[in-house]
Amino acid sequence: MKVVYTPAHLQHDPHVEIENSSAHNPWEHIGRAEAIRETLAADSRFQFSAPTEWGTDPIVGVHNPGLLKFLEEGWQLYATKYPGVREVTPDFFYRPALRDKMSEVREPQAINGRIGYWCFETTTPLLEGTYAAARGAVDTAMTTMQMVLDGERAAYGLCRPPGHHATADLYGGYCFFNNAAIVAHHVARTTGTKVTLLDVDYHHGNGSQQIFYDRDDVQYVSLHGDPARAYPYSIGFADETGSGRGLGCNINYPMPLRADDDTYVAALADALERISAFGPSLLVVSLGLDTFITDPICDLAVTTDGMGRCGALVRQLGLPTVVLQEGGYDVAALGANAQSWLVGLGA
Ligand code: OKP
Ligand code: ZN
Repeated sequence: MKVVYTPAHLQHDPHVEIENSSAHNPWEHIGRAEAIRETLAADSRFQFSAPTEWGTDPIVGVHNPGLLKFLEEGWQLYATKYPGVREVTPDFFYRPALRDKMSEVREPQAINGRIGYWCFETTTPLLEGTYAAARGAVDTAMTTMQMVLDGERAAYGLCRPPGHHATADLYGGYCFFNNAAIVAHHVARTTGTKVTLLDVDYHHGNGSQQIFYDRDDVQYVSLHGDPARAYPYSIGFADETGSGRGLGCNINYPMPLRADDDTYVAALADALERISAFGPSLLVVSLGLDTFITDPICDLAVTTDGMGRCGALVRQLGLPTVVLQEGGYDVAALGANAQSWLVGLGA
């Protein structure tokens, strides 16, 4: 199987994550992608290549150009105002209710206001190299997509930073640009065919759901920790089924605490039936490996063997498949879990 990887991700090297009211070592760090790279590079079933450059057009296909502009210039503006800063996190969040009963919300001018306008939470620091890394992840996703459009049955993009929490207008949840949504949108728009985005990360892909919620050309299907207990808390419930033309094209499977291989595979089998019924020409997979039994920040109980069963089930769909890396935080197990899932898919 072809694998797309770029060292550009090394430029996004956070040292601090502000989570659960504590500042600690980040869960999302460069070692994650490096662990996966090392395992796959040692396995002759995988062939690596570097991404080509796609520019910003695919990004503004799904994202507000203002978000792109902010991510490009925000760190530098902040560092000019606060010299010596390494990692930038909002101290103010622009919530629309602040201007309830008043005129429409507009982007603030001051840098502290701007960052709180484009970012929705505190665990996603913006560094000097973040923009270059996030652009590299988009290029990785688009290059993986092109391999599949050119005839590969499946290909894997080792994207970092991940993408599925980024909405059209907002970054957060370790995500800056929504790599998978950018690919799904690009394929749907340029081929005029239907696309499914299957999200198996532990966390609900609130950004992907938001981007496609009112559309009938991209189906979004997600299995994730029940938002009643799991991040992002406010979205990902089973009764969120889409709006307007998109009604019925958004399908959520909130999973119970400690769901094991059999429970998970049964839900995935149900999801795959819904995908077949939709009739997409291509599948994009948001591959999170944080459903793993010993993931340090999640609470499902899928094993390495279960990951392989999931890949094998997805293979049975018989669709051209673009697999893009999202989360996964048990670094010692990431390589084996990615390998198991991708070998199941038919590496
Ligand atoms: C990104 B991906 C819990 C805070 C959660 C952010 C998690 C982002 C996960 N107290 N922190 O979907 O793996
Ligand atoms: Zn996740």
